[in-house]
Amino acid sequence: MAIQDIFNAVMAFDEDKVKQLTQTEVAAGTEIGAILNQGLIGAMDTVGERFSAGELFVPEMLMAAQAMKAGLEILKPLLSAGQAQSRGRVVIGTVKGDLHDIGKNLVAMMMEGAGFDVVDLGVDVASEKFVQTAAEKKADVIALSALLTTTMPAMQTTVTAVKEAGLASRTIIGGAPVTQGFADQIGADGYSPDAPGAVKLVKKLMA
Ligand code: B12
Repeated sequence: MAIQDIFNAVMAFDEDKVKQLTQTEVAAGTEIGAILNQGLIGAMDTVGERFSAGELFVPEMLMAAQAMKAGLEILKPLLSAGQAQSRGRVVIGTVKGDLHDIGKNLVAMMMEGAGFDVVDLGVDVASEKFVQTAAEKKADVIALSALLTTTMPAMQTTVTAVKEAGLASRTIIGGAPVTQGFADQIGADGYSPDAPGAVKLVKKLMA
């Protein structure tokens, strides 16, 4: 079964094969939503579960996410043409003063893989930029990443700015030094220690 082959190729971290199989499926007229949900997202769900169970680690998760992205690039123009519905819009970035982006990229990729429309603002993002973009894009969730203890206060500034702007967007935070306690302290709507958890968290917040 061809969609199962796409699933298997993501699990095998085979970027070229995912690309080629996705192209073949699209050309054959297979429903885009099925390729996305059963092939690409299905595989990333399994990767996320195996990561949580300690059976896969960050490098494997990155390779799977990269392979998934190769398929997603082919589906993206078709998805925006309205053939499959986005689960919601997420604006993500690493906060001001912080240049670490590996974890943030992983979270963004997993969210895309889970069917969310992701706007990635990159690194060193000022609170004003988060607020402005979230307002423009009518973001459901604003996701903030920080890897430095010295940039964690920028999360507080951003969460406060989002509230003061009166946006409906929920804020979630993460990154190695960040904790649930810190999220509670600054009034963020959620925290997750890893990328699969971030996807679950956003799904929960939007349910
Ligand atoms: C790679 C790295 C770098 C690279 C970054 C490259 C890049 N493109 O990202 C470079 C070399 C540029 C770098 C620079 C610096 N670094 Co550095 N870096 C690291 C290192 C080794 C790995 C970070 C990483 O990518 N981890 C892998 C990813 C996958 O994990 P993660 O980011 O934690 O993400 C996961 C979760 O946290 C979560 N997550 C992440 N973001 C989000 C967001 C949301 C919303 C959610 C829900 C979840 C979530 O999901 C991810 C996946 O599961 C860490 C050490 C470490 N082991 O953490 C130090 C580390 C973070 N760096 C450190 C420091 C000090 C620096 C520098 C100041 C060094 C210097 N003197 O110049 C500069 C700072 C530059 C700056 N202004 O940002 C310190 C921070 C200390 C502290 N407590 O503040 C660390 C901890 C190293 C150490 N032990 O001292 N660094």
